[in-house]
Amino acid sequence: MQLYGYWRSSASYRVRIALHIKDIDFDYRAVHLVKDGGEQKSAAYAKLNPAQLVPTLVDGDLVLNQSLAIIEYLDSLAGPLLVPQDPKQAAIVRMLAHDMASDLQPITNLRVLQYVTGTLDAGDAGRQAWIAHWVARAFAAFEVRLKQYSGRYCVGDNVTLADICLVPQVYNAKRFDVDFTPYPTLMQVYENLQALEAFQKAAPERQADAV
Ligand SMILES: N[C@@H](CCC(=O)N[C@@H](CS)C(=O)NCC(=O)O)C(=O)O
Repeated sequence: MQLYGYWRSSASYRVRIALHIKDIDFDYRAVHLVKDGGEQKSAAYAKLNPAQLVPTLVDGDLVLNQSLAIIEYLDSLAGPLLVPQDPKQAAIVRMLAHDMASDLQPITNLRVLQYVTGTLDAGDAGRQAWIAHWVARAFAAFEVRLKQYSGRYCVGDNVTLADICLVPQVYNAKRFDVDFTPYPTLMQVYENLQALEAFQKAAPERQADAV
């Protein structure tokens, strides 16, 4: 299996966590999102992933983008299960995963931030205000959900897809000096996850392309 990703990409980070939880061997192929305007936009990479985003997972003749689809594919190959079998628990896990991966991450993605700072001329202060605003809204709602559903992790005491989606968004928010004091439950779950080997191995700074 080959994973095309970037060390700081939150969606790549999700897939790395899942691969390590499942102990699946993979070759990591770095795609630099910034150098020379972004390698994700090169013709060679666009052939693999027409969306020009990372990650992309290649498993033989199967080529997948969309980290959640990739993780659900990995979940079908090897244990432990990241989406529980119980339908209600599974729906809760997917709901929390989408709160992070579908509602928060896309509006703080690189190309959106580049549009905000560049095309809309909002500059660095505008970018900071944009991130602070959207992260605060998403984390405040997530904190309420976690008070209801969390145990050691987002949903009870087993690691799930929700945890995999949470950690990279906290990592990103830390880069932008977000104030975490209003989210004690979220931060406790985050700390609990940081103690796990799979999450440590997947950390951005531990990747070969980290600078
Ligand atoms: N929904 C996609 C999101 C992919 C995505 O937004 N990737 C970002 C990095 S986290 C990217 O490649 N950004 C490059 C760009 O914006 O040009 C997934 O979950 O895989």
